[in-house]
Parts: sequence; C-alpha cells; structure tokens
Amino acid sequence: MTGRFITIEGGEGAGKSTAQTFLAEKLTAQGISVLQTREPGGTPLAEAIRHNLLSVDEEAPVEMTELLLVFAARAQHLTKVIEPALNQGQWVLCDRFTDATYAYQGAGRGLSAELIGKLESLVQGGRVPDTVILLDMPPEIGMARARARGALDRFEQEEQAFFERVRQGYLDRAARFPDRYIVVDAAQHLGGVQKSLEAVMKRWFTDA
Ligand code: T5A
Repeated sequence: MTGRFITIEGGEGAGKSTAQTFLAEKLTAQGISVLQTREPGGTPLAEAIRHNLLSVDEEAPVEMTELLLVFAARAQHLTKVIEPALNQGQWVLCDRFTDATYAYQGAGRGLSAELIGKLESLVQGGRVPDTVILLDMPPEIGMARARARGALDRFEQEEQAFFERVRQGYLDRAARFPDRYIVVDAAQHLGGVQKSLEAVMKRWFTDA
C-alpha cells in the first residue's frame, strides 16, 4: 500500500500553509494518516539550506547555486521523509515541491526547463506528485499579505515582474499537466477556498 503525494503550490502568501492545515484536518477526520511537510525544508539539513536560501543576511546565491541548493534539499527530504511516509501508506501533504522550481528558478529566474528536468530525473527518478493543488491569485494580493506579516525574505523582495513570471510559469505547468493539476482561485475569501478544497477531496474519495 502506498500513500498519496499531494503538493500545494502558488505565489507568495497565496494561502498554502492555511490550505494544507485545512486539508490535513479533514483527511485525518476521515481516518487517513497524514504527514505534513514543506520545501525547501522538511529535515534538519534541508531546513538549514532553506535558511540560506531565504535569508537576506547571508551571501545571495547565483541562479545555478540556488537551483542546486533547492535540489540538494529535495534529495534529502525525499529520501529521508517523503518516500518512507508514502511507502508506509501515509498521505503526504507538501507545501511546495518541484513545480515551484519550474516556476521560480525556471520562469522567474530564466533557467531552462530542460536543465531543471535533468535534475528532477536525477533526484526524483520517476517520483512526481499525484496531485498538485495550485492556489492561483494575482501576485499583488499575496504580497500584501506577506508584507502585513512583517519582514520580507529574499524571494519576497523580488520585483513585481518576477512574481508575474512565476504565476505564468505555474499556469503553464497546469495547462501542460491537466491530469495532475487542480487550480483553485485563491483570491476568493477563505470560506470559498475551503469549499473548493472540499470539492477536490470529494473527488479523491469518489475516484478511490
Ligand atoms: N522556492 C521554493 C523556490 O524558489 N524554489 C523551490 O523549488 C521551492 C520549493 C519558500 C520560498 O522558496 C521559494 C519560493 C518561496 O519564495 P514559502 O514559505 O514556502 O517560501 O513561501 P511563501 O509563499 O512565502 O509562504 P507563506 O507562508 O508566506 O504563504 P502561504 O503559505 O501561501 O500563505 P499562508 O497560508 O501563510 O497565508 C498567508 C496569510 O494570508 C491569510 C492567512 O491567514 C495568513 O495570514 N489567508 C487568507 N486571507 C484571506 N483570504 C484567504 N483566502 C486566505 N488564505 C490565507
């Protein structure tokens, strides 16, 4: 028995953590064993890499270093946390995964999808999420939420055009992989987002 691998994606402040907590509570109530995790991060070493990636006080990585650090953290996280959990039949809810790399390092920074694809194969073999929930919204709404929360991290300090490219990068991936992607309008009020998520879950149980 293997579990289901669900990732939650979107721009800054799109509501990913909030959505993940909501999904975890609902799934747990259905008797499903859920593991909640995030990227970059999910193990002590991967969290240390996250700290370096997001920090505005450390030396900023060049694009290629940023890409390699993201995949280094992912290799650790996948091997130590995600694969064992799936093999034990747990459902893994992960706040961001490789689709974020295509959106941020690919569409955002301009690194080629071919290069990202090579690293994806190297690090993940054939492992891809069963479902990617994309919380889509205009970047300015998410950035207003991020600003309201306090100091901005290194990514959050990027210019508006960067976030527009990231958003388009995600939407292009969603169009390319319609079987895996579910796009949710994240600009609606929280109750509306949760209703959409409930509809997604209903589909999982009817399809099962
Ligand atoms: N990154 C990551 C890469 O560049 N490449 C990669 O491969 C990977 C994996 C990680 C950074 O790393 C980069 C991208 C990122 O910049 P992060 O912490 O995952 O950073 O990303 P953030 O987007 O910064 O995460 P946040 O925690 O800021 O945002 P969330 O989780 O999307 O939003 P959340 O749930 O914390 O909500 C934000 C606020 O909005 C409210 C919440 O209560 C909260 O206050 N909210 C709503 N308000 C109104 N209406 C709704 N529908 C709401 N939903 C939530």
